[in-house]
Amino acid sequence: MKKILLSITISLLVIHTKADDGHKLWLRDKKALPVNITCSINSPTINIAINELKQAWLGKANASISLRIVKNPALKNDGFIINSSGVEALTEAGILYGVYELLRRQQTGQITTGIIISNPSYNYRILNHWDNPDGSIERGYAGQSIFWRKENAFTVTDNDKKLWQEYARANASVGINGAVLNNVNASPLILNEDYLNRTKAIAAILRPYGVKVYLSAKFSSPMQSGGLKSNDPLDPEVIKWWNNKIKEIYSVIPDFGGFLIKANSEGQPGPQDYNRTHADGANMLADALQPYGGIVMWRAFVYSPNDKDRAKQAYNEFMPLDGKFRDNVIIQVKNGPVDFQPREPFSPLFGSMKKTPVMPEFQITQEYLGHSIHLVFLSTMWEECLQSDTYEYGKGSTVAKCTDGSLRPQKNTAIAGVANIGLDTNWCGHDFAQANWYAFGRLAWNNKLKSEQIADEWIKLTFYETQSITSSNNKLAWEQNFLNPVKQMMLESREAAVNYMTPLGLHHIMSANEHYGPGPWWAPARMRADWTPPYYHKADSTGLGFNRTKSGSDAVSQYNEPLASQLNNPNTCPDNVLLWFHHLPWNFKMKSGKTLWDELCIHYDKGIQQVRAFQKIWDKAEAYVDKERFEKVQRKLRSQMNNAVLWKDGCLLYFQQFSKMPIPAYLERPVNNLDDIIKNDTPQRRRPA
Ligand code: BDP
Repeated sequence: MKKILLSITISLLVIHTKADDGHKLWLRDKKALPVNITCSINSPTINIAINELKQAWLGKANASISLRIVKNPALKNDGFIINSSGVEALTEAGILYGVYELLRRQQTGQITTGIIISNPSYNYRILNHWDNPDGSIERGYAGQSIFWRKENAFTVTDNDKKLWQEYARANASVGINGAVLNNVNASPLILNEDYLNRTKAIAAILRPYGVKVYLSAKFSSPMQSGGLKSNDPLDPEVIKWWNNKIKEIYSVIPDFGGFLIKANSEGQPGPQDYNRTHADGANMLADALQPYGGIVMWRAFVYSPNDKDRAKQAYNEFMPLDGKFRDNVIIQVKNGPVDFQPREPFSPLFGSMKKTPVMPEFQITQEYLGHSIHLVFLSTMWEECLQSDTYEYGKGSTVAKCTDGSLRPQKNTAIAGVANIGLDTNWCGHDFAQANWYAFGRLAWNNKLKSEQIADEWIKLTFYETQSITSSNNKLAWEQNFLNPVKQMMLESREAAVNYMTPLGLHHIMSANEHYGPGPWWAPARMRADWTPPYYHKADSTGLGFNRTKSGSDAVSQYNEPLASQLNNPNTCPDNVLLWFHHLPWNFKMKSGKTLWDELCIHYDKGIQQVRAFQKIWDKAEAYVDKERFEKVQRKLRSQMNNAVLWKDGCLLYFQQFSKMPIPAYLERPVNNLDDIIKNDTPQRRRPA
């Protein structure tokens, strides 16, 4: 009997889960109840807020809600208060954010009563699009750019406007208030009149949603676009050129946000080409932007081929400049000292610069984490970074607190995420990659949020069919059979990827350029050493790992005490970054009592088991998902599984050549030969059809 009942319930659910292409993200159509809204302001932003309430109200039918601009010392920036009478804020954007929060709470079953006060952790919450003027996207895995294209490059169609509006709405719903529209490897074209006009059109659509536009500028624009003889930031002609250019930009886009700059990094031009410092370059632009209220986000992602340890260089170059930047400059620092790896320790610049605002840069697009093929929920990785203790002002000086102004007064606080958005119908390639866009916004608004809550919200908003599951019984079944296991899968997914790709602190052992599959062996003779995996893993007959201790590159000393000493000692260094900081013998005795080699094998194997478990979770969830999304995710999980095995086999068989130790008998045997993996090391092989 029970069985029959269950199957009836499930078939009912199946009938109601209609095809879904994922385009609506976490903002799905609702069967709204009527609501009375009062507001004395009539503006585009407030009208959006009112419409959102009308379209999605799930509170008491015919409730009265007022939207009010107030003065309240409890509020900061675009923060808001939700109370029994409605939403209050200092700004219109604040009201919009409050409305989205209220609706989110209704839709996800969170408390809506009492007084809810929420202020953003960072003033600037920005997506960085690595989109090129020709429409391609560097490290983009979800189609071409939504902003730029090659054909009819400057025609703004109704379709464009619709898409930009949907994009802006999604951003506003999670509190994102800025977008850098082009690649950090910037083309000088972007500052030309045609592109500025297109930027103006984009800005017009984004504005009512509180999203400002920014551009990445190329430091050599004065020469490349202006025909000048130099780009020297202290040259009066160069300064004049930038002043005029910035004046022109503001005449077209009066609320333009400012510039993001990648300079003297990976071949990009910069002030050092003229023996000037990063501060000279940043300040020149900051001075030109200052009268208009614009900011400069200057990236600290710098390293040279000659440095013995790439991980140290950003700190070495930027620390001497602490305090030398204008107050509208923010130094943008990747979460780890090398480059968006599946796991890195936090960048030591977070706990060190005391007189310069520093902003975290996360990578939402999964360059090193399986592109749009692997299901990896990145929130746990960002949470780990934000909650890492830098000890800058003693215990509890987390990266979050060192960057959000809570430990020292900061005029500007900011956070950036490299977007994973493209023209794909579901925006992000993988339906679950939408959760990473969502999570970035939520953490940028509140850097204390837990990934578990973020995942819970996202699953409910993205998959819960409010219109079909009405009885409490069905809701319970949905929670037990879908919400909880899928949430567990998401929360474990990043650690699984670390396990089958780069466990125990290994890093940058991906195959060349593409950064997708395994490639610890990849080292062509003429290639820059720091662009090849052996530079990072240093496997040899004596052991594995990069010695960054005091006896090695001494990168540990860039961290504050007591962390530096903890990391310096292999017995106190956390296992998950052990090989980041130490080169250890293959038979090194780990905290578990096992050898390093055995632990390495166990971790790779565990990653495989985890992905297998994800497949089972997803297959069991079939009844609760529309066919379209179910099958797409199922296919991707199969490819992920297949590729995870290649990772495990490739890395273990490669490292085994040095360890000369057996893979413990209780673990699965490799199913691929190393020479086959190396021979077939092409992107095509790994990509699913
Ligand atoms: C690296 C990417 C490269 C980016 C660079 C950056 O491989 O495409 O241009 O980061 O952040 O991870 O500037």
